[in-house]
Amino acid sequence: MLVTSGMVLDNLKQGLRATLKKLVGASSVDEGIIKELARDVQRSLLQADVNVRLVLELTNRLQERALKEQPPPGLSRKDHVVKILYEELSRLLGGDEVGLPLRKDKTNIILMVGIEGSGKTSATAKLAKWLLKHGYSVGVIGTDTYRPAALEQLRTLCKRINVEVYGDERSRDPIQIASRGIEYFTGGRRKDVLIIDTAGRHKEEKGLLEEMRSMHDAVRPDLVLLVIDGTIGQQAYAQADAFHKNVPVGGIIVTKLDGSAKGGGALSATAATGARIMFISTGERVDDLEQFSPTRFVGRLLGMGDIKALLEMAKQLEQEADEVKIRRIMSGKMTIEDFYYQIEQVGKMGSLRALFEHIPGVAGMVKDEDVDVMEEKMNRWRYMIQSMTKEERANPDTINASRIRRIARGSGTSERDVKEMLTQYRRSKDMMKAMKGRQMMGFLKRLGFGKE
Ligand SMILES: Nc1nc2c(ncn2[C@@H]2O[C@H](COP(=O)(O)OP(=O)(O)OP(=O)(O)O)[C@@H](O)[C@H]2O)c(=O)[nH]1
Ligand SMILES: [Mg+2]
Repeated sequence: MLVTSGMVLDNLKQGLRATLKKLVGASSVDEGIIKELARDVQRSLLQADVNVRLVLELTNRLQERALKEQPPPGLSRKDHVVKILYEELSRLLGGDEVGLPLRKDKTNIILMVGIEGSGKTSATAKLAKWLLKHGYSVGVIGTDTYRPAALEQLRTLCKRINVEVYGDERSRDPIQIASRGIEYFTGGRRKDVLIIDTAGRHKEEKGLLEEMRSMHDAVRPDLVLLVIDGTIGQQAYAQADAFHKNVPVGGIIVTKLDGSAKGGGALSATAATGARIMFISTGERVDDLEQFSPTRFVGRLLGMGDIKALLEMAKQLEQEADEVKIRRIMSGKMTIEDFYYQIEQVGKMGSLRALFEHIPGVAGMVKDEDVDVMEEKMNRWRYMIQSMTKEERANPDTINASRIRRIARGSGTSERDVKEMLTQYRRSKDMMKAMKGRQMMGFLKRLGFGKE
């Protein structure tokens, strides 16, 4: 079952895909197109109830990155912009996926918390089913002493999936039930995971939060899962925040995302609290629970197949670009642009000083003044290379005295400086030729060439 094939965020999906289509259809990517893209994305997200501030943050970043960042050689501007959009939307929903932190060598205790009607009891059964499917044995403990027939509801749901429930109709003490339940599931009844369903029916949220805190202190669960009703939209932020302040929420389950126009609001608001959304529930059936991964989710919103292929291509091109350069540098056919690239790479890693500090043995030997002189020199080299023509950069041997004069003037340096750089370039080129290929490759990689 795919979330986005249902009703969840259908509008958002359609909006974003129409936007992408427009981008792909554009003859070229210029500032106007990017601004239009940002506006379209803005509209789609606002319609999906995403918080205005979050939307503005996202579209500002999108615009800035799309205008500033250079695509890796070989990747079109358009694809690069799509990639940025994908990354920013994933970030909005919490970034990379985190797995359930379950250990195989012990009984893991999961405490389900959430306000009345958020979907705790249903989610307990759904999660039990999900865990069974993933090879865990599961036991469930019902501690809701407030809602009449709460235990009956839990038993009915769990019977369908053959999961044993511990409960005690006569007890009025949820914490005692929980402790006894944990005791019950030992020895021959030992399980990999115990899920504790709790009550939500309290007069005040304060009372509920206090009970959850005592429950947490008594039970010491390995994971607290907060269940939030996705139809409440942006209010999810305040709710998640309130619970998080009282019990250490390790993950969130957002429910009722089927057919909710506010799904985008709930998901982004929840992610904004910093807590991780681990599951989403998209229906009343016991199978309607899926692990949540922001990147996968966004991939589906934008059209999974396309995005995946694009991301792989982008990654490969980035690597290839570096590999090609390294190979050229090693073969001794280094252009001055490759030389420039070397300087740039070193610059990207921070100052030279920082670089030297990371090389064992060298750190103490390099004097601060030396480093300053070298940094200055590198800056000058950069200006000189920028003053060269394309042809001069590709074939530095064609640079004669008059050209040297011109480059010096253009870069505000002296002829001696230019000559020195050319000498350095030649020396560097010879050194590359002389060194053993494999060894050099490793060295360059360590220096930051070619991202691994
Ligand atoms: N459509 C839909 N309905 C859901 C979903 N999850 C839960 N529900 C329904 O929401 C209602 C409340 O769910 P429960 O699991 O009983 O909620 P609860 O948090 O245990 O409620 P209390 O025990 O009163 O605190 C039930 O009718 C569920 O069937 C969902 O993902 N989609
Ligand atoms: Mg319940």
